Amino acid sequence: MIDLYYWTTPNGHKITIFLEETGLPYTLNPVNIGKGEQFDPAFLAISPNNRIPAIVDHAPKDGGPVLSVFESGAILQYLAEKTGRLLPADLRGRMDVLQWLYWQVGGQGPMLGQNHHFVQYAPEKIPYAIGRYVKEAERLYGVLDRRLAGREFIAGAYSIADIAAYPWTVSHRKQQVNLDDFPNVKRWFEAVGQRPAVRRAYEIAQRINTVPTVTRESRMILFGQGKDLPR
Ligand SMILES: N[C@@H](CCC(=O)N[C@@H](CS)C(=O)NCC(=O)O)C(=O)O
Repeated sequence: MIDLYYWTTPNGHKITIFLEETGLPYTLNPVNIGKGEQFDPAFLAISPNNRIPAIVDHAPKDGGPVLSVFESGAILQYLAEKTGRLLPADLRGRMDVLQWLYWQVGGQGPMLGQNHHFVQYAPEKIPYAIGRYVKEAERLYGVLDRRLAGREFIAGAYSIADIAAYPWTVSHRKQQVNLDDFPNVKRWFEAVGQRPAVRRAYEIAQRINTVPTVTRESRMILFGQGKDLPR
């Protein structure tokens, strides 16, 4: 059984999408990051970066003790290796998926996260920062669009690369990105969104939380973090 520590945000959705797609049994443990639950010492013990998602696997494949993993890319890779699903076994197919998974966790996710911050959440509208991150979002959508030209999915068959990139594409309008400018991304986005497992993952999110995570009260918790843990 997998314990999933989760909140209803793009990085959280990645793991519910994977678990729903593969049918691996799991229990969902909500960590309300708008209320500061990511600073709970028990959560920090498995996720020292105070971010969701994280998992605890009570039956790792090597038969060893309970194993915890944080960072969504590492979790997707771990679960793909555990189940033998959504990551090819051959060297080239595997590297094709992993390079796009790393593109997502190192580039697409963080840059779109900054886009969300400056476009939607920053108390001041800073034109330079907004321009910078809208342009960077467009660049990333352009990269993905060229990759998806003549391809159904990002790397061979549907894989953890698609699962990682999809949730961050859901907010394209808020990112000030027009999907009509990226027809291959649009086609892929609509196809992935119709998968029953993806729909289930977003239905699960609706059952857990229907209010925005970033509110006036949660801003200090989410955007006021410095070198020390909050007291
Ligand atoms: N690189 C991390 C990023 C995870 C991340 O940023 N999670 C956000 C929600 S999407 C979070 O937990 N934020 C809590 C906070 O900022 O304290 C991953 O891919 O797992």
